[in-house]
Amino acid sequence: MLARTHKAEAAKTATQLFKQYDTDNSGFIERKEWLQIWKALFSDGGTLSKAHLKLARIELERADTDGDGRVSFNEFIEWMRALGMYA
Ligand SMILES: [Ca+2]
Repeated sequence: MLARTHKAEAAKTATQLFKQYDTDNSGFIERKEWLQIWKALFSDGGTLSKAHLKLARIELERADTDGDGRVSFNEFIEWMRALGMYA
């Protein structure tokens, strides 16, 4: 039961995160929005370092499994799962 609750909570968090980052509500996290995530995580509101920019690009490629250049909700979930952030 506990595990199930935890999973539901994780799904809720992932949904909230996705909505938060999909700022234009397109249902996809576009490259521009994706970079905003990395800025929020690593730059303290400024610009990203080259290393973090590279990391953001690598992770986008990893998350974007169908290669259309943007991250769908399912791709986002799979990406979080691969990182161990989503059970
Ligand atoms: Ca995609």
